[in-house]
Amino acid sequence: MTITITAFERSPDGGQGLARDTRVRWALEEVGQPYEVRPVSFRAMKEPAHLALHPFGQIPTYEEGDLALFETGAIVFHIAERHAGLLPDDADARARAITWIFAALNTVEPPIVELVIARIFEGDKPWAQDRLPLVEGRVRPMMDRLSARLGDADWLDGEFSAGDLMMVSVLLRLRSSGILDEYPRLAAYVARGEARPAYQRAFADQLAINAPTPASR
Ligand code: GTB
Repeated sequence: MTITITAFERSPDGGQGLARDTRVRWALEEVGQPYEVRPVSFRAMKEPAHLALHPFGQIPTYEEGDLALFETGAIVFHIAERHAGLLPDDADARARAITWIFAALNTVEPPIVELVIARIFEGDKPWAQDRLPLVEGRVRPMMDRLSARLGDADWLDGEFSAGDLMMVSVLLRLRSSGILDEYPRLAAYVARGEARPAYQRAFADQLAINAPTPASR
């Protein structure tokens, strides 16, 4: 059955791979599932056809036959459940890998998104300089603890899993702030994720539709 995902028609990041379709592409590449991409404009995202797939009018979505999903956590989990390669066979190890998916999305990503908003979308507001240290002060303790937990291991719990895929995807959003580089173990962890052939293919495919063309530069 053909898998179709949606992505920005033109991502505001110009192809840095930060939009959330990249993590879905990466998961599909890890498990060797071909997929098609339907680009959607910001306007189309809020129209009934897309809202029927995604109640909040966002990307990415995932369609496979009669199944339509939204939320990257649910999509990556679904891919990992259906195909070998992203979750361990051992039941306890599997539960721990799933825990890391939730930790990435529920605990680590929210303060990082707050930081992105404070730096990029609200950086010109009069209160931005007061707010930024507060937001950074919520991110750094999280990074301290994550770095301590990772230690010198390659991945968070044994072999690479969907939990690492999600955590690396989330940490990538921190890079432009410079904070990721303050944590050499986490920076190396992210680099290991990015070096995976499946990530490279996912990144290249999203870049192909998002890279600025000479006319748009
Ligand atoms: N919780 C949902 C999930 O995990 O699937 C969140 C989905 C979401 O935030 N989608 C964003 C979206 O559709 C795109 S990924 N936004 C349009 C809208 O809400 O109208 C977030 C994102 C956007 C842009 C960049 N960037 O340019 O760097 C990075 C990440």
